[in-house]
Amino acid sequence: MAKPKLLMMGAYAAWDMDDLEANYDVLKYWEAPDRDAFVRSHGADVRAIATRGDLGASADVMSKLPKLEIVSCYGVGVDAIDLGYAKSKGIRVTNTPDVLTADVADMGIALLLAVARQIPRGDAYVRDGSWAKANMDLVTRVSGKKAGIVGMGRVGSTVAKRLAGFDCDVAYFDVNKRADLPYAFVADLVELARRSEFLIVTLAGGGSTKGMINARVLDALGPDGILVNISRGSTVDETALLDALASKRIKGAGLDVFWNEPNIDARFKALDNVVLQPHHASGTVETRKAMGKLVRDNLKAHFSGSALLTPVV
Ligand code: 8YV
Repeated sequence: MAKPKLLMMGAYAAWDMDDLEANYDVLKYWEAPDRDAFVRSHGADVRAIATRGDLGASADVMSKLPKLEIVSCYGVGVDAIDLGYAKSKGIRVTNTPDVLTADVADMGIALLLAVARQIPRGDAYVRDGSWAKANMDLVTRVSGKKAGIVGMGRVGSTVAKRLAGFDCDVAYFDVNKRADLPYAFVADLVELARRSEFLIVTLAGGGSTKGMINARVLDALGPDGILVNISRGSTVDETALLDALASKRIKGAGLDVFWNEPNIDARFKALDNVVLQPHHASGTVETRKAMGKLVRDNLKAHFSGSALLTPVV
């Protein structure tokens, strides 16, 4: 029997590519010089899309694949997939929750420590010989501080657990209070920012959270406050953030995600109060192997008529 045709929106790690190429007729969208023409000439028999959180699947691409049955996403965030369109056409969607939660939460803590304790500057201070001339100036403590988490989902609650280990006083904002968690619920985001010395953003992306971290929230966080974003670039008003960082209306920021990845606003690179990461919170070998396996297992389940492991509802 012919292998099902799979359109891949971007590259996966070699171990996943090998397995996918053994089991599917793989079409590499990202390698096509003219992507529209590529989809038009090869799309008629495509039954599945394998994509990534950052690449998603637009209604435009899906509409050119009349036999599309499933979109399997390497990533938990499905904000770049047009879920409304998929639903209207009965196209199934899967993602990779849980397997990446610990690593993404770890990155939140790493960025917080990196900004507060100025780890990159300390590293440069040792390497460039500055240490021999004078001791580095003093930095900011993390332990025992007031932390605010914006979005108390899987990642948010895992960050909270880690912060509790630092004896932080943790509060959070979300649409609903989580009765199962011991942390203080603050129904007003500006109020949460006002009471917090660190704000860690772990929201889902998409229209409902777009620009939630705006100038008012940043001003409430204040000149001693640190912002960490491990969610999606879209959740933060980047113009307001750049302004607040440049004018020191907040102390600093640790950012894994941006509006325009990977070509981020060049002004970030000129700031000395930010620590930047290349959207890499889930980027460990261990987690990426588990994510790839989950993408492949969902596709396998679909084509063998079994229940999907992690459908997006
Ligand atoms: C990945 C992500 O970096 O899970 C998500 O939503 O954004 C990340 O884990 C991404 O999907 C890999 O390209």
